[in-house]
Amino acid sequence: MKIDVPAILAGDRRMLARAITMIESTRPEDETEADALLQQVLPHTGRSVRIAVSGSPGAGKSTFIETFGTKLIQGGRKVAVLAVDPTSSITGGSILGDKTRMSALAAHSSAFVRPSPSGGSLGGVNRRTREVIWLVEAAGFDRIILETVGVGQSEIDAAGMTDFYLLVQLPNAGDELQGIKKGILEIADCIFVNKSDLDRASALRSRSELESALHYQRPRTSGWHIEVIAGSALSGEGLDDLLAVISKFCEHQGYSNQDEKPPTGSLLHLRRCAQLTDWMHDRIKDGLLRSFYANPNVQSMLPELENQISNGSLLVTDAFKKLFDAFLQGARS
Ligand SMILES: Nc1nc2c(ncn2[C@@H]2O[C@H](COP(=O)(O)OP(=O)(O)OP(=O)(O)O)[C@@H](O)[C@H]2O)c(=O)[nH]1
Ligand SMILES: [Mg+2]
Repeated sequence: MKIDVPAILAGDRRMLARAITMIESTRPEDETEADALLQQVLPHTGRSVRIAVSGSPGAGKSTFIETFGTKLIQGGRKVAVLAVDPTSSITGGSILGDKTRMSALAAHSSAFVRPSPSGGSLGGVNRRTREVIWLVEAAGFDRIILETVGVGQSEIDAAGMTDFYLLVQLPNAGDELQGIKKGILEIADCIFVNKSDLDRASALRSRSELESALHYQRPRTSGWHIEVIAGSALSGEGLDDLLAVISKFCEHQGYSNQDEKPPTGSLLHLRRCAQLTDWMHDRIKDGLLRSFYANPNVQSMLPELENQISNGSLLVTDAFKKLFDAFLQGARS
């Protein structure tokens, strides 16, 4: 597949789509080409605000992204949406349904909407999502929205590749604390209590309950106060407030001029550096794990050692030492 890098940099959407397909491909020959492509686009990445939009199924994430994305475009921004592949989400929705939900945005010349295959992991973040973000940045998109269903690991993954984490939440009067897993409060930078057009009183109640819950919460971004907004993805209420919060957040992170990359040494720059280091360690762990279990020495010893552990004739620590020595020997030869 021939990828024309200057065309991507000039904003050619068909070439961008083709490049993403190649990046997401699992064919070994594509992987080599993908790495070369990433090397070339890397200097052109980073000039954007990367926003994770998370929330339970049906909270209104897609509707929100449609309205909010359109608003960003009206403000002169170029918006790329990397959306969950609904076929793999627990709601079992359909891609078609989601496309119609974001139809105005998808049709806009300043927007790029891409449902990404989740590659076996729930929630739409796959092992290539980070690199897809770089590609859309290189193509000139300066607001990146990553939609993930709020399920376990995908939330953590999404937080590890974005700057600002927005939780879209339903106004479940009374059970805010049960409704939201504690972990998500720990990674959110802002909470949007959605559907306030249906019942304004309960949305406002939710907001104040959340605010008191957050009082005892240490924000993931030190020195940042997690904002709670009551609004509506349908009517657009609360979106101006959200824009103001994001802009305040960027200031807080030392990222006022978003036509450039975050300045070296700014909080946002440091966060992105830490994300890359974390990612490298994840890759190391992945790679080691895979080569450990693929090692012929390990494979031949494993069943017998498992037996011995089960019948109590061998300690787990001793089994580990034997296996690890055998692995190292196998790796050397
Ligand atoms: N009244 C009202 N309805 C809304 C609002 N936002 C979303 N909805 C409706 O809620 C339903 C779910 O919205 P989606 O945007 O698909 O929610 P989602 O979080 O993307 O759902 P999944 O992708 O399935 O996880 C749809 O029927 C929307 O029309 C809102 O602000 N007000
Ligand atoms: Mg959705």
